[in-house]
Amino acid sequence: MGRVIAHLDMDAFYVSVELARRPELRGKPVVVAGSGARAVVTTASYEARKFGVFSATPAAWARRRCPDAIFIPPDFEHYRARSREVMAVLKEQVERVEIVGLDEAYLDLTGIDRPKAAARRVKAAIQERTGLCCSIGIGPNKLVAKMASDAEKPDGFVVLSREMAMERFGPKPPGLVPGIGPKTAERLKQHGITTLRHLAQTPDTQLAEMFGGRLGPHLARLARFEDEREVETVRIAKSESRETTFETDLRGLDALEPVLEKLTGELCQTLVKQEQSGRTIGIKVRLDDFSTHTRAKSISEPTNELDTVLGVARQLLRDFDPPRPVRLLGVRVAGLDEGRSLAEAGQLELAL
Ligand code: TTP
Ligand code: MG
Repeated sequence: MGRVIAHLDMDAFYVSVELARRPELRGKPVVVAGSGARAVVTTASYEARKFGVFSATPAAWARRRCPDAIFIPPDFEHYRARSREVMAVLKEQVERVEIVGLDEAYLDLTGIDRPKAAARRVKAAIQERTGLCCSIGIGPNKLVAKMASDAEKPDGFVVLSREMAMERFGPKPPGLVPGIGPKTAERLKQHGITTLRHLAQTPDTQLAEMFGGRLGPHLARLARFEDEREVETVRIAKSESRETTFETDLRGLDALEPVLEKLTGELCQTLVKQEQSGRTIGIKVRLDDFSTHTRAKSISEPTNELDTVLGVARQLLRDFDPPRPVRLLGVRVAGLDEGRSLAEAGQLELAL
């Protein structure tokens, strides 16, 4: 019969890990953030979130906004080690696990006797063995499970059918659904579609006219909480890239470098969010004669830092110095699995 999928997400993960070794800070607003001029908050405790401080909030602003908060510099090594512990407990308890980040995983509970009870046991085991709290959502697919895990954080345990998810999230804006980004949400708004319910009720033909034959119907499926994706116990992701094709060909480094900067910024943002870093940085250049050229360089340590990635990418571009007008420019960070012994321990990652 139907599938039973659970999504597990640790509560305020970095902060909770810090509190576990500094229990005297419990109940206080605590923020894990770097200290550089452009540093952003990685995690804020739920007490700090009341002040409007969240992940990605600029750290300097957070300090002004919440002067009583305790600021802790990130210790990624330690978070990775704790993540490994969490994931080890998960794998002990459940056979089919897909780790999707340091602090989240999907569990395929299909065919398991009393799946809800099994999920509760997982939650309790993580608490007992690691002292860390998580939220779990259960549904017929990944999308419902993911939305359910987020619905009653922290310490949530929410079980929803597809119909219940449509009912519960129907009045919410489309952007709440992972997969509907800010740009798409804005375009939906311009068409007067401001809720998931409205989106779900909009005929495919109309959405296809607005967003094209692929994206349009896909959006409606998301709004109806239809999702066929499998829980992938073997993860496939070894590199991440961004590229763009120009409307009119660009000529010269002065024109290309700002584009490279923008693409690299987007790429690094994604890598940081996914807790991924890689050692190999590459560029791709397609010239107006449709010849495609790639250049890559490996550095000693995995990185997802903008300055580092951009530094290498820019040098590669300068060294290549495109001899003809450029149609397409791309940037890539590869070798993403190499630095991640952590959560994926035992999970094979293959090239995309
Ligand atoms: P999340 O699961 O998104 O957030 P969280 O665990 O801090 O809080 P909650 O799930 O209870 O809402 O992210 C997991 C960790 O990833 C988080 O602790 C810190 C890191 N992270 C960043 O470094 N930058 C970010 O922008 C986000 C969203 C997360
Ligand atoms: Mg989390």
